[in-house]
Amino acid sequence: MQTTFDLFADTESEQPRRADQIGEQSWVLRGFALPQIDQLLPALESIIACAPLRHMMTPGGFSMSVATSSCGALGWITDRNGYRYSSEDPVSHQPWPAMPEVFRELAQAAAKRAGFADFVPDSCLINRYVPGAKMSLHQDKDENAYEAPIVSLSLGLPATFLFGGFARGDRSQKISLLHGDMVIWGGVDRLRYHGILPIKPGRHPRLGEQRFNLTFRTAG
Ligand code: MD3
Ligand code: FE
Repeated sequence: MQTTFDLFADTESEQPRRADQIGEQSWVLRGFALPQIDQLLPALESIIACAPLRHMMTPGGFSMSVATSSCGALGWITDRNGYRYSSEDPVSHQPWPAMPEVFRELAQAAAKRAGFADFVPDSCLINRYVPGAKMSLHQDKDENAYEAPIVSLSLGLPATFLFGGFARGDRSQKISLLHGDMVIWGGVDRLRYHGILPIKPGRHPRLGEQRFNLTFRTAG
């Protein structure tokens, strides 16, 4: 794993932002979202007030341990008919809440830092994990454009994510993700297997006993 340091400390946080390269075109930006956190958390709250978190059903008939919602033009859904993107919330039959400006700008800034200058997300999937919740190893293949990267933001309790290879059985690296960290992966790394180990019990000072992960995608 290669580590680089920004020469220019962020004016708001004083801290140099650390960027860890985890793949040829994949990066973890430690604490990248912290300067915007006071705008991000209320925006997240108002989205889940409009489109409440729910445990969706996998095509195989299992309820996901992660609760999900979305904002933006398209939201990722799953039910007995499969995984796909939909322009409406299947619970309310309303369009998903709009993607807040602060979300889009943060995702674009992170993408740019990782070498994806013209990322335009049309979907933000919100995953909420409570202790014990996990996401098994999978690939993200439901988007129309694999040219676009995916950008993720972690909030709340820490998680261990598995960054795998191109076949399910390939070895994976374990990477810890903390509140405010962002991960960007695209290009040759876009179809890597990845997952989240069961969240350990704990309490985050800002978010309590939960972890949120937001993934920004070009889905349509
Ligand atoms: C992709 N979410 O919603 S995002 C998902 O933390 C999803 O909720 C996870 O996977 C979560 O589809 C992980 C961060 C991530 C990290 C490494 C990856 C995604 C990755 C490596 C390759 C591909
Ligand atoms: Fe995924």
